[in-house]
Amino acid sequence: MNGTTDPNGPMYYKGIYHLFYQYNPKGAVWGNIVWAHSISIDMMNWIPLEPAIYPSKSFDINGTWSGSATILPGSKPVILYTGIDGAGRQVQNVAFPKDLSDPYLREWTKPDYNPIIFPCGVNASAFRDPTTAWLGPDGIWRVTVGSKREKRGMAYLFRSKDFVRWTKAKHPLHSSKDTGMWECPDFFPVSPEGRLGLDTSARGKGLKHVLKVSLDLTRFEYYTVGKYDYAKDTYVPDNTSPDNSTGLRFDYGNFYASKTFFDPVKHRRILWGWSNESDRAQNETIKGWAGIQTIPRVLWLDSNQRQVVEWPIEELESLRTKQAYIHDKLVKSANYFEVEGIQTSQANVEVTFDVSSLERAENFDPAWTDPQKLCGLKDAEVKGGVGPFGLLVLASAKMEEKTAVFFRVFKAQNKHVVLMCQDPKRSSLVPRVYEPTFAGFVDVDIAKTKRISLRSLIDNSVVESFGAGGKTCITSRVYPTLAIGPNAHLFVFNNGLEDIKVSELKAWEIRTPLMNGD
Ligand code: DQQ
Repeated sequence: MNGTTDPNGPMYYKGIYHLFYQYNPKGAVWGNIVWAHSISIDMMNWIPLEPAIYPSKSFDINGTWSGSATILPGSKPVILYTGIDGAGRQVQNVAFPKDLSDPYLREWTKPDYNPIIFPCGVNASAFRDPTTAWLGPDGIWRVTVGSKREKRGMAYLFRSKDFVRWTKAKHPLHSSKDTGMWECPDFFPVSPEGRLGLDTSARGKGLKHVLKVSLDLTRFEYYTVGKYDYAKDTYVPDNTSPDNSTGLRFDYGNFYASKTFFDPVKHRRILWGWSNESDRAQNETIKGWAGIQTIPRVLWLDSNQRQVVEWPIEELESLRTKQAYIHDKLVKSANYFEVEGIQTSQANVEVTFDVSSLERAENFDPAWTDPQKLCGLKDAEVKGGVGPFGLLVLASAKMEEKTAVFFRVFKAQNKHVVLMCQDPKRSSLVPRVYEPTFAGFVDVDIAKTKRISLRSLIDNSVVESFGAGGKTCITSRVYPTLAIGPNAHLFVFNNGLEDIKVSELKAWEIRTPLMNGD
């Protein structure tokens, strides 16, 4: 029985990808937190090792909480993490591999000079989750730690020459009013064009930065794209999206405490996120586990430079088996069809919808600023003009159970607004505690493209969807009772007045990778 939450310290070392994660070895609820450790050569098949970091010293005796890895010059990994000390204070500690010649990095040493950062003048119960550190042009390391000052979310900045002695900078890297505690901040550079990722310490003209925070208040994350001033050590968002809980999200669904790392092998920045259960806690105890890590995603800056784009890492393709293929199929108004020939309880579906006319798009009310509320109002069963169209995944044969993933196009003044929703309201015959419809707007010019793509990764109790090539991503947890194993069906539907064409649909069965010491 066990429970996992935040991904911690992802990194690549000597041919191996490492993922650590907050983990309760004694139960499927949060508690007794250690840094569990798994290794992989492809980030799909995983081998669990012994926990790497666990409470043992005065500076972490009450908990080993989240943190990040940094690769020091000479390819030496180091971990910064939050310890809960004997007095219950949140302090920042450092840990080093015991044996650098072991590519598995099985054992970690916590020097006695810890803690290296103490909550001086900072709320000691709101001071945690150090980021990956980065090196400034002056040869000095920087790291940020999440915090709050009253209701203001804070990313405190610390500097060090040797990674051992750290001093608090006069000004935080960034802060934002009324956002509450900033958990698990993540701060990294992105290239202004192309998909290649950058090392966290990369510098250069024209680079942008991304600052992501996880909000304890809402249990959602948001990020901004902005400019990092290396000389002043401040981050200023570009102001192209709100710098608060209404801002952009890596994922508009059940996705929290996320963290990226730079993969030096394929030169990509990879995003990990934790997806919590939405089930009743007693069911977690029965099934013996709770919480999952989502499929790793490559993340880059969109060519519009206003948002990031995410796409499942290509290694996922190695798990594809049997394929179904459909092309140029019309889905008439108020119609649907089934995708047959493969099992879809574990599947990867990629579909492109052609939208030939936007004439009948519903009018957009400018008061609809909250996509989630709008999807609650206009779910998949509410007929529209252009859309709702999309997929019904993990559906039972007679559709008593189904999770709808869909788009709806609206006509606003001088533009069209595209809404993407993932609606689990009818996902299970057994009512759940928490079944929110998740949604995000999709920043595309559909009048120009006349088409939109959708990719969904379906895995028994998880649906991860990527709209418009990964511009809007939504993860949900669902618990069907009929639509399981070979009884899970996949449909394409159109509940709008306008006909839609599936120009291409590819769907693959996905085989189960190695996990949990299989
Ligand atoms: N989980 C960790 C904290 C972090 C929170 C504790 C976020 O370090 O702030 O398990 O989910």
